[in-house]
Amino acid sequence: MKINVIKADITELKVDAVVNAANNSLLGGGGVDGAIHRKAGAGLLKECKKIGGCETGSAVITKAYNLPCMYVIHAVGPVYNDGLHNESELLASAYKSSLIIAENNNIRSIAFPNISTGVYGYPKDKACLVVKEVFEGFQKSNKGIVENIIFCCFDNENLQFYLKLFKKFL
Ligand code: AR6
Repeated sequence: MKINVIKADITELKVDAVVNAANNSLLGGGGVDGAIHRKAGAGLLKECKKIGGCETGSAVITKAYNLPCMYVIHAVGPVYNDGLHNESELLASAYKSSLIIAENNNIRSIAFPNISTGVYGYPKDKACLVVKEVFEGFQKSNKGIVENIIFCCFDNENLQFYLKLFKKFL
């Protein structure tokens, strides 16, 4: 399994699946969710409406419509409050759920945005530590389906944290 850390717009990546930092309604919003829905087009919103929503810490998969990837995995991270409201467990669960869905759909390359670190206010350094723990665990249990994991950072702060914490994997 290869891990890459890049700075890019996730809507431009030609991977098997991109992960969306969605909300419970799955009906779109700002940030990366807004960018994904804008580029994917009306078909994505229609499919999301049919699904009807997603719990915090879970994820669902849809087609990618006009995006260059094949699938979108919509993961719902937590709103950060004070760190005492299961935020780290819920954030880890959003990433883990996405990985399980990826394995179940034979997805070999997957790009993650920095879930919850925008509108939802999760401190970027703390979120990155949670993500590192999830992927260390995943490496041990990896079934060999997911071959290429891309952490797609959009801002320099996240990029620097990821480059530092994932250094040994790169
Ligand atoms: N490509 C990659 N990363 C991006 C892009 C992009 N095009 N645009 C923003 N980011 P956010 P959240 C980064 O706010 O905190 C929405 O309204 C951004 O720099 O998109 O999980 C949803 O509908 C940040 O590091 O998601 C929800 O209501 C990261 O994506 C809510 O925001 C996540 O920021 C979810 O909040």
